[in-house]
Amino acid sequence: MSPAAQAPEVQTRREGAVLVVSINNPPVNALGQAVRAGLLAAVEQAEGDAAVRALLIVGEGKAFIAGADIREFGKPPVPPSLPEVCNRLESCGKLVVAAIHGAALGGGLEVALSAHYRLALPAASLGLPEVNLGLLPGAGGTQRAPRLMGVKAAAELMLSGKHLSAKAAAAAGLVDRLVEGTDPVAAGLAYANELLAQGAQPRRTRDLKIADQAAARAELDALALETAKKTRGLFSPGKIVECVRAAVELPFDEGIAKERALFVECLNSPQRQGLVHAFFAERETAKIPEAQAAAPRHFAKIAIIGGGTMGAGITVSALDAGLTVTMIERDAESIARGQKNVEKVYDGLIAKGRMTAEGKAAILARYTPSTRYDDIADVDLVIEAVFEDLEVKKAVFKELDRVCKPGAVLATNTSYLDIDAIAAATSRPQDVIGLHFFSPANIMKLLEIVVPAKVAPDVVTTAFALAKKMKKVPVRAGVCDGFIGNRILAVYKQAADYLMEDGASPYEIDEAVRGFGFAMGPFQVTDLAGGDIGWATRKRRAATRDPQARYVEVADRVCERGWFGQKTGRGFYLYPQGARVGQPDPEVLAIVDAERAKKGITPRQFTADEIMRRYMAAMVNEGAKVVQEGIALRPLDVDVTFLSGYGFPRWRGGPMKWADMTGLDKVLADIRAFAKEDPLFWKPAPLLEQLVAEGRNFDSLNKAA
Ligand code: 3H9
Repeated sequence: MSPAAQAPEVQTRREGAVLVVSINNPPVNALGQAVRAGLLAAVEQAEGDAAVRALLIVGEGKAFIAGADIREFGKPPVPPSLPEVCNRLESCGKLVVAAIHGAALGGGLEVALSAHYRLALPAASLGLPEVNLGLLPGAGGTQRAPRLMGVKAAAELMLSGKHLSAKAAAAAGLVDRLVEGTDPVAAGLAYANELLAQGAQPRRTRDLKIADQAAARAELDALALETAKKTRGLFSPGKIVECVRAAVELPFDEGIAKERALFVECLNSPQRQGLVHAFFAERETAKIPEAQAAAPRHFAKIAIIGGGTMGAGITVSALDAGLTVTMIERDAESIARGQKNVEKVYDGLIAKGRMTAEGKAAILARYTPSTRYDDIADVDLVIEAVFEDLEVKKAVFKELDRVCKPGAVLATNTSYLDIDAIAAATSRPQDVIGLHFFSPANIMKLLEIVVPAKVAPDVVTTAFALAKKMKKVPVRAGVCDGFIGNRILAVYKQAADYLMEDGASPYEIDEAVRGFGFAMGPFQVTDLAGGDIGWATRKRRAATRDPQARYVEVADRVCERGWFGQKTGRGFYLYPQGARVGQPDPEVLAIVDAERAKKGITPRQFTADEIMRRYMAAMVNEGAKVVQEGIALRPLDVDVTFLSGYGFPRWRGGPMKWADMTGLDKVLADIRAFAKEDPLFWKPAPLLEQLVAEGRNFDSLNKAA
């Protein structure tokens, strides 16, 4: 037995004529160097042992193999490479069987595709999700998958990054056999022995031909066009299509060489860096100081206070997570509206054929509408989602304090109010926390978990457990006006307003922001959300605004005309006949001109690049302040907030990652240059100055945390 085959990551043992090769590299059996070397050694061992007639590859734990070790990307490669391992497996003279019982993703599926026979157990999930990391399948997947499942299905698997169930994979031709049960070794041994008994020979995917070349080319042409349109701004999808074209047009080895060259291009792209950062950052945000110290409280029954858009969205999220929900509203009419808001979501799914009437009824069996607080005396957790007003919320919490059982978690969905003050309205501030959902709450992934001063650690961990159950992306935030996201948004929105007053039109700004990769620009967002919402906030804050600070009145002038955006048919844009895409409005431009004239501002030209430098500098500077004040635990928490809640282009990794990739010294130099115009607004964050002085970046703080 070769020593490498005995590395802890890859263990081999002989069961009759079958060499069982089991991969044990927790948590997900990623294909790190030791696993790759171990697999190679296992092939050598099998070939060198006359008693071995077949190899059976299985994964220990929950996963088969979840792919290449993502942590190795960007580091110098250490042989053997995964393509080499896959080719060696495929060319092995003994039968190679893969038994898949869990995730077989990316390189993990590529290992399986290099085996000669594949079986799957019911919990298996198979996919080539490299595109989500800015990559393409780089160990033969782009050449083998089309040979097994056809060009269109293979390309769709790679371009969508979706996972297939065992059944779907078998139907698509990726898997030869489905077996009930949970034991891959038993199932795999039975299958391997059956194949041996039948005299089955190695069957190499590389030898398969793509049958109808003309049809495959036509499918590819259509796919290339569609991909270019659908994945605007993304690098790897176009390369995936090129690889699949190579699978159709070139001999296998040339196709593999092409795949390798394009994989390396993707690997070296900044998009890969951004997307891999996003992958890990989203998993890091759940790592909070309270996690070790306090187990979550039990929760199964919850109450939602308020049946408006937000309350209904949270209710749907909770019902979908399997929780029992009582919704409270103040009177019969409001609770009827609340129920309608909930039902509307499910009716929409029924209309799209994604739910049955019985499915809806089964979910709503866990929903109770009520107008009496006393009905929620026994719930484990409450989420308040009433009107955004401190006094109204305090009154609700007093009521909750009166009726709820001891130990119930009391959460508020406020988006900027002082949660310490809300907690102080109760006799149990240790149970009060912020759960800031984003609208529509049943769709948006972000959940800011806002931690007030007196909250107990197990309430914080309960909130994270709830987020997990609801499949949300949780970010821990401290109490301040706007928490992480809305606080930073307020600042870069201000930068956009200054740009507008100084010479860029709202349409130029929106276009620049879209060009950066956001789906919408800030003025489009205002129109979508409703201009009246921001207007109300501005009026509320008027009394406390720093009189020295620059204030742009354009949005107020727009709102004074009753132009609140899409819902009123005009805002910053015109929406004739209920159009959803706005048209530039010359009257808005006239308002902007008038405001400039009033302040004696001579408009300047801004290029898209200049617009984005200001927009991003404002975002990053405030992000640094938020980190320094401990409102966000780490820069990555700011990144995840923006990726999951504010439409920040995922392939850029988030604002702080963008700043790292741009160079913090450059961002700081911009801020200092802008400060010459407005030192109050463009005050560099001390943390940013410190990092630049020390030659460090934001990521160094992520690692240190
Ligand atoms: C690839 O394969 C390229 C090849 O084509 C070509 C090469 C030449 N590597 O998500 P979870 C960690 S690209 C390293 O919380 P779940 C993860 O960070 C790869 N680490 O669990 C976390 O660590 P921690 C293509 C990985 O049960 C822990 O495992 N493959 C990897 O919710 C648990 O993860 C993919 O893109 C990895 N590949 O979900 C699959 N994967 O505990 C990526 C996970 O320290 N992975 N970790 O926070 C997934 O989609 C999910 O992790 C999976 C499990 C579905 C497997």
